[in-house]
Amino acid sequence: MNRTLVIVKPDGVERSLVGEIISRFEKKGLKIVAGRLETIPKELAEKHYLEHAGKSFYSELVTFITRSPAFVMVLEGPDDTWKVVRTMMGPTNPLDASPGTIRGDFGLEIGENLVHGSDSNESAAREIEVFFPGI
Ligand code: DAT
Ligand code: MG
Repeated sequence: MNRTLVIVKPDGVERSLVGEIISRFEKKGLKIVAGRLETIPKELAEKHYLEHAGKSFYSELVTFITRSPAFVMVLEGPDDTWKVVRTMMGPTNPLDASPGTIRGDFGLEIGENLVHGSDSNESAAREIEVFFPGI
């Protein structure tokens, strides 16, 4: 089986969309193998978003992801589960996301796009180790 990291970001928790979002992944057939509601510590957020360090939106991104609790989870499914999850999320900017995707159905702002999903098997392995070391 193959695993990926998914985060319902603070905006999704604040808007009480955790159940809606998890439900979509469960109905698709993916299994939750780990999950935790937490206000992500700044050090973990910085590790998680290492690839974006130095970009114009980086400090805003870290402030956003740490502002209130997020629901962090590991989902398990077939090969390239990360891809299944990202298709269901829709593109980064919710304004580009089609109805039927999470960002397309619930988002309007790139900085508040509800959900994170790893973008490759390598990212998934790295990000799972950041949040659930040794799992
Ligand atoms: P994704 O979350 O779709 O993998 P990403 O990894 O490129 O997108 O960026 C991480 C997050 O950073 C993204 O979910 C929202 C924010 N972000 C990306 N590009 C941005 C931009 N141009 N302006 C503001 N925020 C941005
Ligand atoms: Mg990304």
